[in-house]
Amino acid sequence: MSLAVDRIRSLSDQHPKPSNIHFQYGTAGFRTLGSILDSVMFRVGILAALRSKKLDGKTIGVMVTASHNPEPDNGVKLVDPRGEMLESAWEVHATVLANAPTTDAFIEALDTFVRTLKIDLSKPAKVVYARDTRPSGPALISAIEDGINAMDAEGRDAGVTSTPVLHYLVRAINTKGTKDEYGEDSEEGYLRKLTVAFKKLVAGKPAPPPLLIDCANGVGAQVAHKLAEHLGDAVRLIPVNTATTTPGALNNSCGADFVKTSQKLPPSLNSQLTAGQRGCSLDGDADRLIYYYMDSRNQFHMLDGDKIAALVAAFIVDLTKAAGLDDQIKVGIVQTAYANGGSTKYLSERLPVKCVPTGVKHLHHAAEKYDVGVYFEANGHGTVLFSPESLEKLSSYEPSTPAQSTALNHIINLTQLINQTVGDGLSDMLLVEVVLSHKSYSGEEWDSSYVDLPNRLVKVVVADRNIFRTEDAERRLISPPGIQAKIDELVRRYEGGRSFVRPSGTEDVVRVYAEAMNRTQADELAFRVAGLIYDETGGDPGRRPVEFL
Ligand code: G16
Repeated sequence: MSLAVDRIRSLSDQHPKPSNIHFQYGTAGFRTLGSILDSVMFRVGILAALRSKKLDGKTIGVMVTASHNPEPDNGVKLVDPRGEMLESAWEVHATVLANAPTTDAFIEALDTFVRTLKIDLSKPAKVVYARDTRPSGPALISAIEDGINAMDAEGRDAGVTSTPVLHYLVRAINTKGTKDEYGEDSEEGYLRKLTVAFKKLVAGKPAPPPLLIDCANGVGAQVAHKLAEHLGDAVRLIPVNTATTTPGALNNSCGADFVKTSQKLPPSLNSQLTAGQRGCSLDGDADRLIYYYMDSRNQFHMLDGDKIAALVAAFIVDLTKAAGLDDQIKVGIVQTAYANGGSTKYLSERLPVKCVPTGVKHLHHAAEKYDVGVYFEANGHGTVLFSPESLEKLSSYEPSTPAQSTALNHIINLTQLINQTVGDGLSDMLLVEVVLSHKSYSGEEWDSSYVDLPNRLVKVVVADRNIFRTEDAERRLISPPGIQAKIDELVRRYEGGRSFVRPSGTEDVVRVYAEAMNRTQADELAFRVAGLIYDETGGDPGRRPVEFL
């Protein structure tokens, strides 16, 4: 069987690639202005169908979102059958196919691709796709549908939903009717699975105080509202920043990325969060979570991905001990270079900690190597993975005391509550609430585990971010040559100083992170390193050079 070249050609002609634009499958798929992504979407539809054929007809996911990016941006990423990110080797194929300049070149590239990878075109192909609330979404989805139709594949439209729900759906569809069945393959099934587990975990505990959720004016608002209905009195959720149809509102001065990078409460929550109360922020597609609270003096305190990892890992360690399983099930942590030095010190004194490059796919793979892998990026993107062997042990283990039995049941319920396919803001939020409820912790008590070192994140606009290459899990620059030595020289001047530079995979900028013993010094170090990068690489004269967030 060969490619239906005529059908592909006529549909491809309706989705021409814009000239002079190079697309790249980056940290989280293709991501750029929504207005130039039409051809990419069509080709991704085809690629998803081919990936499905290659994997013997397993369902592949396609999510249209630009997550934390501004509203005019959009993006697309592919989801592999177990709900995880696309296999890295295919990222390269995706980039090649997206950049074929004409329909003829695209068909030729497709043909080569199918032959090189020995894809059996007679196999069935199934694709499930969804989008967030961005205005450019519907047109981009229709381009994906053209790609799916060009391959005569079976498409399932999951509508407007969050990224974690789409990842959940992919795994649920592919495990349906097997012994590893992940859950009912619908958004309702997802909500039910999470809330049933949550209610079991907090049974008999006093209801936590109402929780404000900043939904970034994105798709999380819709899912959070439904989740609130399912939860009822178990915990009262108060979704705010839910204006999903107000132009320009998405991620604007709200959401997890705003809170993390500006280290401030979204202004819209100023009068809503009262002393002692805690709240949290999702990002535009609800796969990140940042917590915070106001102390008794009305001071804002942020509890980011590092703090979530510390809280959750300690809880799981305690439960494995209480269940008598601590010698059989070991917990490990995965972080990136953005993890606060305070957190890395605190965690590595207690548990194995691994540092990997930015991007969920890197963290996910590293976490799979532990019995229980807790991975979180400081930006609030993360989850907990239980290895198949650990799940097996949990189901066959026979506790010898009632206390062990209770702890075992808690761990089993956690495996249901946690979305193990990808970081999930809402599932993580319920997880945090479970731990706080079991420990009777306030935000302040949670925060007291370790002190964050003052830090600053800066974006630098450069002429070409692709000249930046890193090593040592992005902690050192190897290109352009000579710059790392100058960064080292600057860092040496600051007590407790640390700084690194890496190109973003989701925005056309280079990111600079710095930390030091006090706020002024962290700001100064970040600014100096950013200035160095701008000066040494020529910057981009047409644009604002350095953006302090
Ligand atoms: C994506 C990735 C994250 C990454 C973030 C920023 O998040 O999934 O792993 O930390 O981009 O990446 P970069 O610094 O390369 O721009 P999201 O929430 O935008 O999908």
